Amino acid sequence: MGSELLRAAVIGSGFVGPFHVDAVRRGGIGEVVIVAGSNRERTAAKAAGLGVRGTTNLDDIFDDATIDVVHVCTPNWSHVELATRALQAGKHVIVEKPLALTLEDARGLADLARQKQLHGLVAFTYRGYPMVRRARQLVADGELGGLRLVHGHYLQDWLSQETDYNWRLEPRAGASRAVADVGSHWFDTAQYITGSRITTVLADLATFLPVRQRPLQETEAFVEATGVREAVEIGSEDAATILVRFEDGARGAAVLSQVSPGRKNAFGLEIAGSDASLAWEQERPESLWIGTRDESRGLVRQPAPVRHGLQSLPSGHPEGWAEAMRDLLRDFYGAIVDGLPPAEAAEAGIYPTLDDGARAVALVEAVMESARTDAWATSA
Ligand code: SOE
Repeated sequence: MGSELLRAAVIGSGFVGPFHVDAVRRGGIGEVVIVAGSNRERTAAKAAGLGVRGTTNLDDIFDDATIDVVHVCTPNWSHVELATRALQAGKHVIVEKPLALTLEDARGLADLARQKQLHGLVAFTYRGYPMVRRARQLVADGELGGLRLVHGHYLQDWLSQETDYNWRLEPRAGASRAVADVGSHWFDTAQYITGSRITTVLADLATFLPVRQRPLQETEAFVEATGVREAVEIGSEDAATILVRFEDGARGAAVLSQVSPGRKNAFGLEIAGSDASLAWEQERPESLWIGTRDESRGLVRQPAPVRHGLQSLPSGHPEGWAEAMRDLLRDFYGAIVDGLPPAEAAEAGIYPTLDDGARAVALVEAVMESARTDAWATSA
């Protein structure tokens, strides 16, 4: 690989696909050459808007030997088939979370990438935030002391009304919704910052809207649907309250909801150690709160080190979600350009791997088991 850009394809042109295109471009070491979708007109319009080729024929991607990386940004039920085709075609793969609908399938993808010696990333976007990385470093440097409590929330309101609908509510999207969708971010980020795995969970799930008015036309996340609707029964959870235990002895709790009016993407984490606490809120991502018995202070983002020629904005110039995605993907593309073997990238924690994605799926399965049995469940 010389100095030329890595060539990428993005499959899926809904909410997140275009942000992957943006992130690759702004990361400066890749170029997206094609976007694929299921609907010819919608895909053509999205691709034209992004200034790339559009297609509804996936062979245009998997059979193109000049494509190095495939981004799978489609609904959950197609992740395994598309990621498998990409890896079989010798392409590195980026998959939106949740990685798969079952732990067996998730682990199968991780094993296939290992066998092919290809890089695989699961889009746990929030690891890309500089202050999440700073929090991880503070914990690793012992600034908090021994960890005791890890608690927080991930609260949204985009599904809080009976007329709100999205493919995530379809039975084929999986038995779990709020936990698989935003809980997977909370689990991964809590484990990333603490450096400790969640081992057991006690979960209570709630479906506050057991019947919804499904529009006959397809809709994207956060997009208000219009037109004729039909009443459908919903089995997946709107919200969850979960107790968690970590391998290092820390305890915690998470409140996950997609039906909390006024909360848009309110992902927050607080960690209490023996010496200090820290707290981070995704909707105020540029700062981190640190507290001890004697004082409390706020830390503000410092520009990340220049990597592959690109620099971050200076402090005081707010970076947000799109930059977190840019930095997450830049680390992945950088590992490929630098010729870092996938096993070494995984060992160094350069990016969230398919094994990290499988770990999140295992936690979702443990949550579902706990909710079924009304008892603690251990993550496989
Ligand atoms: C919807 O809950 C959603 O788009 C998630 O699927 C994303 O992973 C999250 O980052 C924002 O909200």
